Amino acid sequence: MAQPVYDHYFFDESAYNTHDGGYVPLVVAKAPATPLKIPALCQPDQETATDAWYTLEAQKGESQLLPGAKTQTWGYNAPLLGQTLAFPVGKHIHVTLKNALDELTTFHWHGLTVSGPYVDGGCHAPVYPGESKHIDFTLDQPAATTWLHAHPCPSTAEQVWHGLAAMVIVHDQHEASLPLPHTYGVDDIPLILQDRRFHADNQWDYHADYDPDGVQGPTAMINGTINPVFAVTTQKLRLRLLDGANRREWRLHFSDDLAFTQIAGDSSLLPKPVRMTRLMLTCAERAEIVVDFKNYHAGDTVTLFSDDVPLVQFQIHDYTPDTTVLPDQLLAIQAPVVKPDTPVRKIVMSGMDETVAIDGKKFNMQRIDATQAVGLAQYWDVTNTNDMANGMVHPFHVHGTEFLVISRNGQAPYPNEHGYKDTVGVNPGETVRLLVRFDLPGVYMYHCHIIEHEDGGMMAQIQTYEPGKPLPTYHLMDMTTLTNAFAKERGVDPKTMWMPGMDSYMKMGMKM
Ligand SMILES: [Cu+2]
Repeated sequence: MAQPVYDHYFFDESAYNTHDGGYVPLVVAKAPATPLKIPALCQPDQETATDAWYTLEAQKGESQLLPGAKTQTWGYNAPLLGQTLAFPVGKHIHVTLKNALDELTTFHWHGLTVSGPYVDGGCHAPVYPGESKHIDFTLDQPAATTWLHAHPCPSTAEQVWHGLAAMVIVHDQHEASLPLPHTYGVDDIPLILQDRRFHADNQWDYHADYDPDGVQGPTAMINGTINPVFAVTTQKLRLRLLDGANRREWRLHFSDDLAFTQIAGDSSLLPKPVRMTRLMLTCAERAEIVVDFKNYHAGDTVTLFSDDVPLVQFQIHDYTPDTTVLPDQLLAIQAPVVKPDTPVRKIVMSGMDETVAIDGKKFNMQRIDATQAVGLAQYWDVTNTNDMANGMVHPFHVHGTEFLVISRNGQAPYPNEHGYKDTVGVNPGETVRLLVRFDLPGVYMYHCHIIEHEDGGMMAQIQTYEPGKPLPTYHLMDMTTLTNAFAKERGVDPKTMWMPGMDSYMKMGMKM
């Protein structure tokens, strides 16, 4: 039977961020076409058959993004964004985390199943300026496109805006055995989708652009490139798409309505490839797609758009014909069994602007909001109480696990969300049922991934535990310690320091 080709975005159109008064439409930047930057692969300092050692430095730099002045930017082992990390499952990974910034940061592995709260790198794992920390982990999860970003509450959004985000590719033998494009930088290409506003002298100004519903800019920036062009030298390209924007959703499609095939979501391959001409990503979501240029010839150009704004131009060069066929089955998924007496966890995301909350509360670093036994499969019903007439898609993210999407308002999930995920867009008025299981004990955050909502308190945390074993105690950070550290590093009085996430609490008369 011929595969259907889906030609719509699946999401409720009324919930697109274009609906909100603060929406900033994309416009094409006045800048020349520039070769797409491909982040270098981060090389291990040392490697054996069983272990690999890496050093990651959060650093300041400057980047030529537009003609004229360079832009002050931040990155990991790079002036902007970061080198791409590639970790094989089963290998013991050691990472030295160095902070060469002027302020504290954390290194969060978004999509990796690593122990929380320290290795995971949320707010409880600060690395202070000039200091280093060592972490190590061994991955046991499917091949996936994941990422690394800063997560120091409540300044995650500003640090990601400065550029602290990098792609992390997880490899396994199954994925390597499939007839997919596998050559990084040639036919296996990262595409980190972000948006920025350039102010005087080509600088970014997070404070000036601040919007508690998420900061946006009118200029699309792909892998830290404005108006990128990519030279296609193979018939097929695998694009690893990451919505690395603070708030923007991307509604992706190609010129000529070129159909493409989604092969993977956030945290794994899809069980089966899905053919489509339209793909929407919400914040922090990933998708891997395979694009086949067989109907194009050297000299042709194929353009990737979001809405009607071009993002990347693919310039077709001569290529060797590729007759490989994608398998009908990509990944066998065995959903864990939920015992009938396991209660359903209910989670409510509410509000917009400063009123955002989870279960009616704003995040408190010292409060454990929920517990779940390691290995227990549990349904989580995640509701977005924004109304259809005036609301937003809230992308719901859980640290330290890969979940399955079971249903949306009792109906089947979208065709392209049958793989493992860690972030799911929840439409206004919708309840999305997830199947969540943790494999490691620890403390893990769950939150909206519109990063300003997260900083504004739309976040909570769960402690996972091994039944029958004594509960470990974790040193949890607190807002006073972090705020005082930021104030000292910035040389300002903590009482007058501008920290927008905290504004959200104060306007609501709440404390962090
Ligand atoms: Cu949100």
